[in-house]
Amino acid sequence: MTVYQATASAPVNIACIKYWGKRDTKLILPTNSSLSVTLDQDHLRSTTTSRADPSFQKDRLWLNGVEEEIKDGGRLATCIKEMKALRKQLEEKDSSLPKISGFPVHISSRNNFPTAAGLASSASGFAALVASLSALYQLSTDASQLSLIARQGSGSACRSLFGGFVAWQMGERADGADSYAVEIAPREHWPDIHALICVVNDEKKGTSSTSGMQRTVETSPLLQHRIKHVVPERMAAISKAILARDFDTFARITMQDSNQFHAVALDTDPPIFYMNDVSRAIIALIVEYNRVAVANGGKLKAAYTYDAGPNAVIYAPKENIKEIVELIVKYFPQADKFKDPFELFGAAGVQ
Ligand code: 2P0
Repeated sequence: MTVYQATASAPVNIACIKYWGKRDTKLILPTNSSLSVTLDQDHLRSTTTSRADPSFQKDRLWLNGVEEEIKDGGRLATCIKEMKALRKQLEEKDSSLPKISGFPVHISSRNNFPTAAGLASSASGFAALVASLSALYQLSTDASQLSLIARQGSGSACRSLFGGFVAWQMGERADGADSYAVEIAPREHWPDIHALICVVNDEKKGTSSTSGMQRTVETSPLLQHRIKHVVPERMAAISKAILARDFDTFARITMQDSNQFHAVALDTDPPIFYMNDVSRAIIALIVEYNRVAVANGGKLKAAYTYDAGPNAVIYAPKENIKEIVELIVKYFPQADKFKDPFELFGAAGVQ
């Protein structure tokens, strides 16, 4: 008997220009474009196995060994349905293909890092889900096409289907057909950039991104300014900086955009706080590190960025990583001194 099964994995991505807000919550269409770096560390990935079998009663999914309900019309159901539809199209075109699109699927996904702690687990998770179904169904669809489906699982997931430097173009259409991810540059273009992830707290976050961002859309006047007057120029400028391997500009924009994302969170009613005192202390350290570098006639040496949680991601050229790790260990020497344990997660090359 033929076994129809495939495994794929996808890494986490960390945004430099942040996605925050939807103009369509069902199709997951964003209020602004975003841009991220896909990390290529083995310890920041989701790995997913999908199996189609006529003897299965229904579609089922396990996340880290625990079964999750696949709600009718929900995000998981939508992604699975769309992938089955692509397979069905193939089967209709090529009658020699086994008709597996009608079989129920069982899907098992594992993250090798804390789930929902502001480390973009939904991004790698939905990207790996779509990638594994694509392999199962032997679809030849390109990554941008698949990103249209991953996007409907979780917005940021569309960016994890590419390595390297990736933009999610917000698009304009009401059906979302032009809201997908594109590669700005592959990782080989700028392998010198490394990411250092400082896990300040790996507990599940207080306000989910999904509900938090819609509260921001409904209540924040600053968000309206951001999406109209700030993000479009930043997307163009940071893309140019990436293509030119201009770390100074890349770092400046990355830090500005992290700051503005947390400002719109604060501008939300009621306000949302994702960073904590340790996060802010790390910002102060990086600001001072850069100030000294610039005062000595140099350029910026590191960029911090924070997502919907307190954990810091520091982008820096490889030559600075050792120095940054030493600085952080010097100023945050003992995990138990802090209410939130501080853990150095590791230095990551980017993919
Ligand atoms: C980002 N974040 O661009 C931003 C920065 C968090 C802060 O994408 O509702 O989990 O599933 O589309 O993708 C978090 O949003 O939200 C996010 P949904 P998602 O990475």
